[in-house]
Amino acid sequence: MRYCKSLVFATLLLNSQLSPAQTPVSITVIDNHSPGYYNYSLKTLLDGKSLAFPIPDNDYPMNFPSAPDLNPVQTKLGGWLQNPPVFSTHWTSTTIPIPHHWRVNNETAIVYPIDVPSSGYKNLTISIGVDNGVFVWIDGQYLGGSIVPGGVVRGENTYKLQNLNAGKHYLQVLREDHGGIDGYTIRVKAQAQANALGTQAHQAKKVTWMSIAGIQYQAQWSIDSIIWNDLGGLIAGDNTEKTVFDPIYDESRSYRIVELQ
Ligand SMILES: [Ca+2]
Ligand SMILES: [Ca+2]
Repeated sequence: MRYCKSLVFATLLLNSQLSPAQTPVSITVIDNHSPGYYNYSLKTLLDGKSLAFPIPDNDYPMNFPSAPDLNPVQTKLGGWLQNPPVFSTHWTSTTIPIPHHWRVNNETAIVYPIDVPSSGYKNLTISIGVDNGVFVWIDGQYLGGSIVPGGVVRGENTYKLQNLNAGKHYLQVLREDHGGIDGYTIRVKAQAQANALGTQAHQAKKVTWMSIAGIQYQAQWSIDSIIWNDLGGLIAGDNTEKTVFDPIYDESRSYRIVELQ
């Protein structure tokens, strides 16, 4: 057997081919590419109604230990904070890629579904950068909110949760803006048991490719693009699309798929 060709991907790999580890691993639960339900119907209806939603041009740093008053847009939001959420018709009917920018001065709302594997998640860290403000709930429980002047800085708004039990959960995010430009970045990380990731592969790094019958494929990862490490075992091509995942979500990793014959 010899390497005959390699295809380099930005991201990728593995699933059932992974050897289950017995130690917890850090995984990314949500990132900037994670889909969610989206509501952009709030427009500027909240502006000036409370300190949480300043009129344009006021820009002061503020923390909000209590949830903001959303009554002015209740009919727009519906039961988005219920568990499970009950969406009004103003929400997208399915999850979509969440826009990182939206109409200036408007508020927008997001619900990210989270599937937690049987062993649960521990030490959940929700890290959000936003221009201008953000309010965050999980399963309708308010975690906090703040307005930070200036641009988008990853980690400027961080919320922690010790445990998230197995099953379906929902992260609810309300984004606030009051002028200039806006922007958004999110990263939710957690500790998980590696052997629970087999059923949660969509929450790991992922790559797909079309396989060819008669060729075997080996997924590999690297930090320096010099030393390559196997990720899982060989995958036999059969003219169908293949998907592999890497539960060790680390942006410094790059990936490739090597064809073997
Ligand atoms: Ca606003
Ligand atoms: Ca702004």
